Amino acid sequence: MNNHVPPIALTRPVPDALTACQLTHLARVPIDIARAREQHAEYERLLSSLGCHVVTLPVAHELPDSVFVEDTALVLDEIAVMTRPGAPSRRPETGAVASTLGTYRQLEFLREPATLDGGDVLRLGRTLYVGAGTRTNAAGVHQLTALVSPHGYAVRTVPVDGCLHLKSAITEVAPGVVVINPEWVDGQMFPDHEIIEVAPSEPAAANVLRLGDAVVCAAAYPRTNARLAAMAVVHSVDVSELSKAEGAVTCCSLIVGGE
Ligand code: CIR
Repeated sequence: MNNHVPPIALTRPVPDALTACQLTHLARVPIDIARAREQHAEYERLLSSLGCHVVTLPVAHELPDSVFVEDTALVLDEIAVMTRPGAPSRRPETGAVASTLGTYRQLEFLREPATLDGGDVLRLGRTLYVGAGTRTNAAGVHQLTALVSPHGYAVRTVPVDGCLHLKSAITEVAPGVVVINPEWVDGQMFPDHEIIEVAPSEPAAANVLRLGDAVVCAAAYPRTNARLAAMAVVHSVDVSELSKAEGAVTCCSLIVGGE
């Protein structure tokens, strides 16, 4: 991590309506909102302790999934692309994110008929891998490609099966190293990378947030997290209530800069 320019972590508070969140692969179970807020605060404290300047967006109590800010934008060094989330209920989330993100980056916008969730975009170096799942369509990939190509990024579409987003199935642990669930994404799509597989008993453990030499991991996956410790300094945080809303660690922040 660049010590002179601390990364900014944009976060958004847990809304009152979280219990009405979108669910795709999970059954609805009760969510303890107070506990979700405590876990979210702990997540923010961890990001601060790892050198991030946490900037909290205005709460949107009426938008159930608004805590999951990652899906509303893709932040690159050069620009930020405001997405058009695949779930219609999530599209009103983007306005407040754009208002704040626009102070840090030139904004570009995906437009109808494009749909794309930020959780479907994995940046590895100058390549953006985009998950073709239920939330991101071909127009989303096409428009994203047109916006980022002038800045030197290649875009590759990756089939995703069995999980919500590409980053449910694969994330970066360290430069050249990824953690994947091979049931959900084909590791052969990433031939230049060393692959760490999730522990078979922890299928959702491939979502980690890399911040320099550290990775933020969900505490629920100790077996996988132990495998990552050889490659990064592992910090685990309890996000069990947010997980009931199909959220994970990357989705609760948008990281601006820092490398
Ligand atoms: C949704 O289905 O959109 C939310 N309940 C969860 C979004 C999680 N986002 C992410 O992992 N990037």
